[in-house]
Amino acid sequence: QDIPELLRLALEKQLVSVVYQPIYDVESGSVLGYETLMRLRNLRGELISPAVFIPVAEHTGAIVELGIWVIDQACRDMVEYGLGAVVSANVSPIQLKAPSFPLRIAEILQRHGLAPHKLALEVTEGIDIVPEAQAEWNIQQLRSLGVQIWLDDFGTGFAGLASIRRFEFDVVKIDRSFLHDCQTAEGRRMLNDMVRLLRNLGHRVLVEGVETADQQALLRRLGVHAMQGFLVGRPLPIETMDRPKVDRV
Ligand code: G
Ligand code: G
Ligand code: MN
Ligand code: NA
Repeated sequence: QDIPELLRLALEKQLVSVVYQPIYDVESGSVLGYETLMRLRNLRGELISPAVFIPVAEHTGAIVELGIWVIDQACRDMVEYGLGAVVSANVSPIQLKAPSFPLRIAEILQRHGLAPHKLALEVTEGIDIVPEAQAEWNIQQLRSLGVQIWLDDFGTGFAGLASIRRFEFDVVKIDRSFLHDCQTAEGRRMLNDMVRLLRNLGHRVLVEGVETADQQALLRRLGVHAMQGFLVGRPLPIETMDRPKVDRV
């Protein structure tokens, strides 16, 4: 199927939607926030994998407007459903580089009356944000608005330790591959040392991909702050979500 064509029609034909995956405090088990994930359907109503359409949307530039739509929707839903939690959204490097990005975020927050610290933008280190002057400037602008900046997929990219020192991310999300490697003693040592390093640098640490009770217990032992994963909550449309009591992140 013609993904670029679908992406062109996506907003007009309402092919794009969002789901939310809860983020939990490891210690208390309360909800800290929700990650917003974009979904795209074709004209027959079938879901297309983000692994397929996100790279195309980045390539054609469609991600810029779709990404704004997602953040707008997420802010509206958080206010309308009174969830009071932090809502995070993934931001690709193409979006981050657009000069108008910080202003458009400010406009969205103002229009919905959402406090800036209730929005977190997840940037990935799988990209070279470091040499991009505009991206770096935009991150500083967003931060001075009060928006949280989180680092997604930590451990898998190139920027690594240099970028965590440079950007003072509010939360660092350790990629789920590191948790899944914890079946071996070596894998557990690796995760343990990553968590320690990040905590020693003063970061709040989130581990993704919690699928078993053993993994959850391991995260508690390691002193991880926050977790996300199919064991504790799958991505769901807002209409179908519970409204749990919310703590501050
Ligand atoms: O659930 P999941 O399959 O949705 O996500 C797959 C990938 O797509 C993840 O890497 C996620 O960060 C990315 N992704 C999901 N939603 C968005 C979005 O709104 N914007 C961007 N840029 N990436 C997204
Ligand atoms: O790269 P990013 O962290 O934005 O990716 C989010 C993706 O991770 C989404 O596709 C989401 O569906 C997926 N995901 C969330 N929790 C789990 C989990 O427990 N196990 C696996 N395998 N994937 C998960
Ligand atoms: Mn993410
Ligand atoms: Na991730």
